[in-house]
Amino acid sequence: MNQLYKVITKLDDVKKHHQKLIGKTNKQVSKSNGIYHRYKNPVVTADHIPIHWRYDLNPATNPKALERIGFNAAFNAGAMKWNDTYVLCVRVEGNDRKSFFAIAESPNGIDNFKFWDKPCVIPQIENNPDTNAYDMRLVKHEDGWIYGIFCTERKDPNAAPEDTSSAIANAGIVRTKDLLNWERLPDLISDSGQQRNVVVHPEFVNGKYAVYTRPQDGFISVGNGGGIGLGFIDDMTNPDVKNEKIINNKQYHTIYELKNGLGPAPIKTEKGWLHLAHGVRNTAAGLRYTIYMFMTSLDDIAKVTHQPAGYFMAPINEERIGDVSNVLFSNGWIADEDGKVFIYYASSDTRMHVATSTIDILIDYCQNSPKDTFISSGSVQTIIDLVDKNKGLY
Ligand code: M1P
Repeated sequence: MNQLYKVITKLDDVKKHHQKLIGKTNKQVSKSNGIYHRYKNPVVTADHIPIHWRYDLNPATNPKALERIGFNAAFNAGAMKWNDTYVLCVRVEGNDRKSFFAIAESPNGIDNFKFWDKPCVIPQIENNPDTNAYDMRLVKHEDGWIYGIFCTERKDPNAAPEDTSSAIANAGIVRTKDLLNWERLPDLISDSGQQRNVVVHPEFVNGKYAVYTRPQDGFISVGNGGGIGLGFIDDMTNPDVKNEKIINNKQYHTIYELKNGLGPAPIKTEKGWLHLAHGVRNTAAGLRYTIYMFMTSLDDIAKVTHQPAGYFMAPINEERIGDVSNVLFSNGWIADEDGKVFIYYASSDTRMHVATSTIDILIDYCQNSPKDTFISSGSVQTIIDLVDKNKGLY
């Protein structure tokens, strides 16, 4: 076999494997708690990254058919419905540790996710580029723009010379009308030292933009900050957050003891706004991230009306393992007009999955699951109350 033929065959094999992966159908797993259904396969992984981002496909310049650019992970994706398809704005992380955004699109929301031709080009702030950018929340706002709010990370300018890891996190803001051309707005202006998990509410509130925040005075630890905050902005071209107050606090001995943060923008329902968030607790094995739900009032988005005890979803089986193990994180979900909800979640900072539910079921879950009593004897009483209610039925 001549060399050129070998290279072409090898690249063809790579393409075939890739196409097989993209075309794989996904199936609901049979085990379910009735609240949501998981699916067998992850929906997007590093292996879904297009071949033409990884290989120089010209045998003359890549005579050994080697991968030229490697990718480490594809996770923490924003999500929205776009021209009747389901799109994820995926956090893609290269072997060089840099994250960036890329759109992957599926006809049905559960499989066949395919990346668009090129990654998103996010304009930079003059003389202050993002060292790293991640976890975009995509929100179609009633002002007509699609906003992408993401975490921008830069080296801490006050770090000692030997400290090469301290960083400052803030919310970077872009907006678009077509998911192709992005306009960069100034970074969020807030009173807290750092911000992550910032999300814009999809509707105006008293004529202002409402933003969910997560003030923190450290990069990993939230320090004296923390909790899911809510503040208001007059004009997104000068995103100065005013009247920020915490609406969902971290709390001792809960799944959000150490920190929490809003996931995607809330979904509006007749019974209130449905929220998905992540909570972090500490364990002897390190931080454990799970996702939980709560609802806020239609009349006052600062008022939490319902919040079931504990987590909604936690990592299971292979979801537990990855670059940052024991993490479930979600910053994207899509509600279809028929009430079906696609919950996109990442496991262990490595890959993307989907779970499906419905608006009715999620409301039922939030409104009728027991609340946290914050003490063990309270949990026991909650169980006994259910046992008593079930008397004669078991
Ligand atoms: O590694 C887990 C997550 O850690 C951060 O989230 P938070 O600021 O809430 O702790 C983010 O880096 C997130 O991307 C990551 O998944």
